[in-house]
Amino acid sequence: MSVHLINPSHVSFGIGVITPRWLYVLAQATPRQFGDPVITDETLEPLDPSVIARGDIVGIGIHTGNAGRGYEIGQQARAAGAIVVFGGIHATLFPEEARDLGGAHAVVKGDGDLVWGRVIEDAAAGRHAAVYEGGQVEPEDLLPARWDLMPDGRYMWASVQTVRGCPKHCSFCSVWKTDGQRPRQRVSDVVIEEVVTLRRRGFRFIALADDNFYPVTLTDLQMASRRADKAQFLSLTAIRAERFELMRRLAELPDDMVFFTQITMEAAEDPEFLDAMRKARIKGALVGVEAVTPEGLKDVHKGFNAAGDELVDRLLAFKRHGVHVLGSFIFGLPSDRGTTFDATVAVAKQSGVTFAQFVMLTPYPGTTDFAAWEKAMESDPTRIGGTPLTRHWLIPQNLRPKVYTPHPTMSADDIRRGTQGAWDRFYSFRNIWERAHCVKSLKSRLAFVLISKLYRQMYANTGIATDSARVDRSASWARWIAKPCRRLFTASPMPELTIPA
Ligand code: B12
Ligand code: SF4
Repeated sequence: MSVHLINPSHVSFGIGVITPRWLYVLAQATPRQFGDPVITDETLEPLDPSVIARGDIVGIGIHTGNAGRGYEIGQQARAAGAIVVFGGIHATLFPEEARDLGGAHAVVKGDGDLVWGRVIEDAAAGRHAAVYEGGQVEPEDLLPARWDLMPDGRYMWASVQTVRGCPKHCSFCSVWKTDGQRPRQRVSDVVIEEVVTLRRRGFRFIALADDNFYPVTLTDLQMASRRADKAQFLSLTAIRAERFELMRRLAELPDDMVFFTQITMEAAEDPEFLDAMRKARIKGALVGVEAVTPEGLKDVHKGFNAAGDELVDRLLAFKRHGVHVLGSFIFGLPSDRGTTFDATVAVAKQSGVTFAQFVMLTPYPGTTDFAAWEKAMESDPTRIGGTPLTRHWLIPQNLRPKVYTPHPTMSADDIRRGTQGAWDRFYSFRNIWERAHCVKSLKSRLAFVLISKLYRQMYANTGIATDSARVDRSASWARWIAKPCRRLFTASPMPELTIPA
C-alpha cells in the first residue's frame, strides 16, 4: 500500500516556479511506517494514473482554481480502488463538494500537520471518518517540509513558511478567515534549519510563503501600549522581536541567497524593519496595492493602504531599502472606470515596482466579497452548462466567464480587455528593458527580460485570455522559456553549510 500526495493542475509547464509547500509538509506528517509518499505535482507534469493501485491512500490538495482538476483525479483514484482524501483551502470550505464530485472518502478541514497521520492510520485500518477537523495548529506544531523528497532541478524557488494568518480583513481574501487573524509565527530555529537544508541542496532562491511578513505594525504596538492590560503589548513585542531575530540569522547565510515574501505596504513606515529585510537579503516582496484610489481601497476594505502620492512614496521606500516590489493590482472594483487601467499602469511605473500583476476581481469562497455576492445571486437563475455562477470553479474552463460580479459602468469584456492591456503595456519590451536597469551586468539584464516574459506568459495569458489558442500558445511559450530560466536560479550545493547561531 502506498500513500500518494497529488497537487492538481490543468496546465503543466515542466518546470515549477515555486514548490507547492503542502506536498512536502504532508510528506513530513506521513507516519514513517507507511513509507515515503509518492509525490505528484501536476504543475510539472500530468499524473500517470497507472501509479495508483487498489488500497493506496491518495491525498489531493485543492484551492479553488484547481478544484475541478482535483475532482477528476479523485474520481480516477477512487475508480482504481484507492482511498481518496481531500484537503486544502477549497476542501475546507466545501467538504461535501469534494465528496460528491471528487469521490472523497474523507476530507480534512484546516491544517493537515497534526491530523494527517491519524487519517492514514484510520484509512489503512478501514475505519476512516468522513470529515477530520485539522483546525489552526499552533506555531510550534507547524511541520517543516521533507525537502529530501523534492525532485532535483524542477523548481526555481523553494518555499518556507514563517508565519501563518493575517490580522487584516481585506474583502477579497480568505486568509484572515481560514488561517485566522492571529499571526502564528514559527520560531527562527525551525525556519533557519529548513533554509539551510535547502541551501545545502543548491537552492539559493527561497519564497517565504507567508500571508503577511509584517504582522505587527508600529500603530498596533502604540495602541496596545495604551491599554491597561499589557498582555497584548507583550505578545506583539515578542512577535516583532522574533521577526528581527529571524532576519538577523538570515543575514548570516551565504551572500548569494535571495528571499522573497508577501507583505503589506505598512512596512514602509518602519525603516528599521526594511533595513533588516535588506540585510537578510529579502530582495523582493509581493505588496497588495490592489487599487490606486481611496475609493478603490474602500471597496476592498483596505483603508490601511495609501493612494496617490503617498502610495508612490511608500512603494519607493521599499526600493530605496533594496527590496524589489511585485505590485499586485485588482481590476473590476465597483469604483473602477475606463481610465483606471492606464492610471494604474502609470502609478506602477512611477512607483518603481519591478514586477506587477493585474488580476480581475474574483469572488473567492470564504471571503466577505463571496458571501455578499452569493447572497445577491440567490434570486438569479443563471446557469452555465447547468452550474450556477456562484460555483464558477465547476464551470468547464472553456465556458467559464472571466468576470463574475456585475460592474456599475463596465462590461465584463471591458474589464478583461483593460486588464490584458495593462499586462501588455507593463510588460512591453521597452518597459521591461527600462526596468532591467535595476541590475548591473548585461547578462543579468537579459535574465531579467527572460524572467519578466516568463512571468507574464504564465500568469496573464494562461489566466485571463478567453481565446484557447492564445492560452495554449502561452503555455508552450512558458514551457520553452522555463528551462533556461530555472538554470538562472541554481547554485552549487553547500553540503557543509552550518546553521548560524
Ligand atoms: C505562497 C502562496 C502563493 C505563491 C506560491 C504558490 C505555490 N506554488 O505554492 C504564489 C505567489 C505563486 C501564489 C499564487 C496564487 N495564489 Co496563492 N497563496 C500562497 C499562500 C500565501 C501560502 C501557500 C502555502 O505555501 N502555504 C503553506 C502550506 C503548508 O499551507 P497550505 O497550502 O494551506 O496547506 C495546509 C492545509 O491547507 C492542509 N492541506 C493542504 N492540502 C492538503 C491536502 C490533504 C490531502 C490534506 C489532508 C491537507 C491539506 O494541510 C497543509 C499543512 O497544514 C496562500 C495563503 C495560505 N495561507 O495558504 C495563498 C493562497 C493559497 N493563494 C491564493 C490565490 C487566490 C492565489 C492566486 C490565484 C492569486 C492570483 N490571483 O494570481 C495564484 C494562483 C496560482 C496557482 N495557479 O496556483 C488563495 C487561494 C484562495 C482559494 N479559495 O483558492 C490563498 C489562500 C490566499 C488568499 N488570498 O486567499 N500563491
Ligand atoms: S490580502 Fe493580505 S493583508 Fe489582506 S487579509 Fe489577505 S493576507 Fe492579509
